[in-house]
Amino acid sequence: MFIDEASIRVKAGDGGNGCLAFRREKYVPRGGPSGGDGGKGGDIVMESSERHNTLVHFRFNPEYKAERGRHGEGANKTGRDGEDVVLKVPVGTIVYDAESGGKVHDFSRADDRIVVARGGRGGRGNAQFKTSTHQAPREHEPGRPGEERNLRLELKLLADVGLVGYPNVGKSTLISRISAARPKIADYPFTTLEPNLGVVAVGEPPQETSFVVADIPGLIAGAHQGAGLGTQFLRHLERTRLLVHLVDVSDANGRPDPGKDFEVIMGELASFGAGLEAKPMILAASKCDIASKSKLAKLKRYAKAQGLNLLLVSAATGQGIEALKHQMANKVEELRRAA
Ligand SMILES: Nc1nc2c(ncn2[C@@H]2O[C@H](COP(=O)(O)OP(=O)(O)OP(=O)(O)O)[C@@H](O)[C@H]2O)c(=O)[nH]1
Ligand SMILES: [Mg+2]
Repeated sequence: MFIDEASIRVKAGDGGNGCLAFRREKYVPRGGPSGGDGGKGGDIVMESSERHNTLVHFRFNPEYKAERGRHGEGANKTGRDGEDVVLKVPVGTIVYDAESGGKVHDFSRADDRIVVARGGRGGRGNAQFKTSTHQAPREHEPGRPGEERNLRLELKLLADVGLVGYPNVGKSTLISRISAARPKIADYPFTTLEPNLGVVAVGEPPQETSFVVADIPGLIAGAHQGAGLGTQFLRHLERTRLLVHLVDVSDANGRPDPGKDFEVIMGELASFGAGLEAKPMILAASKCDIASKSKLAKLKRYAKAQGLNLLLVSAATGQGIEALKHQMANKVEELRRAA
């Protein structure tokens, strides 16, 4: 199970105090009470959004405070309410109260909105306490404190991007380069036996975006009939928005034609039957630091003929990795917007 977690502390705004005041007007000997009420403190609101897919933004910033209500003023002026703070969470986030452990809310659909900490009510000013027998009240209330809570957020991660390709092409090396995931990497096929997920953050807050990448076992010809590790783990890619297809252009793999490699993998994706072959895809030549010149040239020709854009990367030297990361981020953003 892949779970993303974050602990945050929220504090809603306190209410403003009610005011004690009496009208003072020229030629009116004894004005009545005129203290206005305090404003309400801002709420802390959570809202689910399709545009977020991880909780990393909460790790950068674990404390949230809403604005307090302004105090009431004389001349019956009510204090302004404090502004709410709206925290966006991905669909699928479950919110728990950290102290009691109780579930606060399960965000199962988009644009769901709940108040997780309520702002304090404003205190009443003395004008509110006037009655026929109590003409000059001096009572006025302080604002109520805003709610304060520790919350724990939990999200089952769904991958946005899936890495596909033959075994040993460098999928696990790539995910370890762009995320905190540390899967086993080794120079033999079928090192990865089950999917690894990594969270990739691109850019600086508040402009940063993040997405989840799945590294899965390699595919070989006949995988849909059970060759190698088969294709059952491809179900982890059914809900991804984008695939990154790595084609190894080094000499070491013993396969002479990288265009053929690409087609074999596409054939296996198609045989799986979930429409994976039709997903948006970024094609990358891997191990470019030790590329065979002729294989790289072949793959370039193949990509050109097929109208595919080809990125050249090396997880070993870092060549092309930033560009690949940004292309992934841009494409994921574009697909999220279109969703
Ligand atoms: N020279 C070079 N070697 C690389 C590069 N990327 C990965 N390797 C090596 O290739 C081998 C396989 O890498 P992995 O990342 O385990 O490959 P994989 O695609 O995850 O393989 P499976 O899990 O078996 O499908 C390891 O020995 C890596 O060190 C690269 O960019 N350049
Ligand atoms: Mg691997």
